[in-house]
Amino acid sequence: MKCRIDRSNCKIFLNFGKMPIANGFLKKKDFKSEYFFNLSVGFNEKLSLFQLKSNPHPKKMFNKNYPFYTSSSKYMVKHFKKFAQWIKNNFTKNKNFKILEIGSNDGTFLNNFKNYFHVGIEPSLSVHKVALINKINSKNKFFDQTSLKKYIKKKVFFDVIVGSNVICHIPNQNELIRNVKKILKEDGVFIFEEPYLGAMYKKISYDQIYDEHIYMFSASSISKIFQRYNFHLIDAIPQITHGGSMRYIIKRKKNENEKNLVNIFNYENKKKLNKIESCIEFKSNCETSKKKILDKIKSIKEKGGSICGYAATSKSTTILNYCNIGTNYIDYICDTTKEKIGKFSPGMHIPIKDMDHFHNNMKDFVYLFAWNHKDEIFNKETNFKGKWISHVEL
Ligand code: DWN
Repeated sequence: MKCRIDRSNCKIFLNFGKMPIANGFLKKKDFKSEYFFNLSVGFNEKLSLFQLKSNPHPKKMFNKNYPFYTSSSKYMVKHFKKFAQWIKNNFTKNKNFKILEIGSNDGTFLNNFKNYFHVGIEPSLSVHKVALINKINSKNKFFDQTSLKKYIKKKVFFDVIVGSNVICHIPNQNELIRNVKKILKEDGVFIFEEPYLGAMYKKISYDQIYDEHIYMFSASSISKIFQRYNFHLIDAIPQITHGGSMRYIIKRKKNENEKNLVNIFNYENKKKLNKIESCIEFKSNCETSKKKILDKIKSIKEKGGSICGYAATSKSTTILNYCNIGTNYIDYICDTTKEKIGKFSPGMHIPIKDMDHFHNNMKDFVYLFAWNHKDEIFNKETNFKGKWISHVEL
């Protein structure tokens, strides 16, 4: 396999097998025509880059039916408010400040920039429509040459370009960086937050790997990728969101004080995040984790216990399909998203129910698929007296 970015050799070290679209919740009538692809992962040591071998076309995932709304977590809404405030404190000193968000979803983040010149680029019509209702200047487009034409032609340059949990969704990073370069002011910053490779390895949260997550970045990989275009990683700030993420800050000019970055690079070197060895260890950890959760579920069922799932996350698609967990083990998965309710989970076809169903049909055990929102969920589900389970430590 060749690296998607520099075409150097990439070693495939992990294969999850046949996978459906992670957010492809579907009706019974569509079971027969369900789309599958092979989910396998490779690593390019030169760029320290963890990446999928192949991925479905972005239009198969990000379209009029995309069912993930950023605002589905109250915690995340607060997080984006704080993130916006941090940007305002640090980067809005220029007169006529301009900000552009790549993959602005339902406008949760840009909602904090309504009084500024802002643009959201969002390819999924479902979430874009909500952004419009929220009076966000959202454009229903992919972030590409075509959607940027207007800004390039009119010489509109942005002070800040931002992306959250979206940069790793973009297959062609070379094109992405070239496009960012075209519309970023000379002293502008490109800031993005993504799930962090180090956190995924630590938690063995392999459910972060699915069709949308084409890359799993580290500070080392980001630094190397951007250097190819004379951009510099000037800081990296760990975040607790989504089970452990990293905020990357990219500029054209290097920073004088890079102490924080040096510490992160040292950590990544110590943990061998730049080496295939850490990948091989991760693969073995995934296999052990699969065995452990299956043993736990089987033992619950043998003792007559019942199980349902909580939150039909994208991540759950990897767990359910890789571990072959279906309605033989899990009766239903409850979720707050109206587009998912009444449908079935991708691949394993577990029914998705609303929260009333959960409250009226509580099971002995609940598999928490949104383990990353555990505090928010535990705080509101105090009436559940059974046990929470998951493949990650809760
Ligand atoms: O990068 C991505 C992240 C940020 O969001 C995307 N590729 C897609 C999505 O991933 P996810 O689906 O794994 O995200 P979450 O935020 O872990 O889970 C969202 C799902 O959980 C929604 O279907 C709503 C549901 N949910 C719920 O039913 N009750 C969430 C919360 C907080 C709740 O209380």
